[in-house]
Amino acid sequence: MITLYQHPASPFCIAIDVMLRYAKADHHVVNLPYSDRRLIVEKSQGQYYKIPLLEDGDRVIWERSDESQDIARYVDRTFGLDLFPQALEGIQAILARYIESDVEAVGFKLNDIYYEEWIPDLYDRTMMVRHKERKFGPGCLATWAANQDDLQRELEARLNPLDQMLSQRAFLVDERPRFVDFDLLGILGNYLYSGHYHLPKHLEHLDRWHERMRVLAG
Ligand SMILES: N[C@@H](CCC(=O)N[C@@H](CS)C(=O)NCC(=O)O)C(=O)O
Repeated sequence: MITLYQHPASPFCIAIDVMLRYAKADHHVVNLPYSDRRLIVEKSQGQYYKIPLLEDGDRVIWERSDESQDIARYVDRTFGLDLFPQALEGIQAILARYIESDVEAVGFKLNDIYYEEWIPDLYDRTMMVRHKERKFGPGCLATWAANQDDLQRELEARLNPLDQMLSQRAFLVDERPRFVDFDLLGILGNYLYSGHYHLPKHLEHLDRWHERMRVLAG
């Protein structure tokens, strides 16, 4: 039995959960409080504190570097999903960087604006503010809220090249889903998590791809 330790708002966790559902894996999801990494630290014997972390019997898998995709590759190998074909390694590595840095950097801020709604526990929520302010400075959440319209425009601009790619084929780099499709679905899942947004209608190819991916995820 595979267990995914995660938070449901985390883009990287959403990608792995959807991948497991696409694989029709008999997996179990453990949702952790946003700021409580005790289980991650214990499972990794103090070597990791981020989410997601995957446990498969006595094997525990986590990311060894920022661009490693160790968990996705493990799921891919275990279920024979063919998400990382050799011929697409280069383009997927480049595209994943764009998705996980440029797109994610704006998408998470738009979702974080509504953190009080999606982190109900007072302690957990305040620790989230601490975590964000240590990284982005005091008052960052209020600044993002004040700049919401600009952030939204910026997100759409960064999604535009992906929409253009999707006007040429059913999925980002192929006629079937590959790793980067799950990667992007996770980032968009995080952006949409608060329930306050929907995908811009004018990005129609992205919109149709999103629907296809949701069907595949079951
Ligand atoms: N490259 C890693 C990144 C994982 C990651 O950055 N997770 C975030 C949550 S979305 C995290 O745990 N950050 C550290 C923290 O919250 O303390 C992956 O793909 O899994």
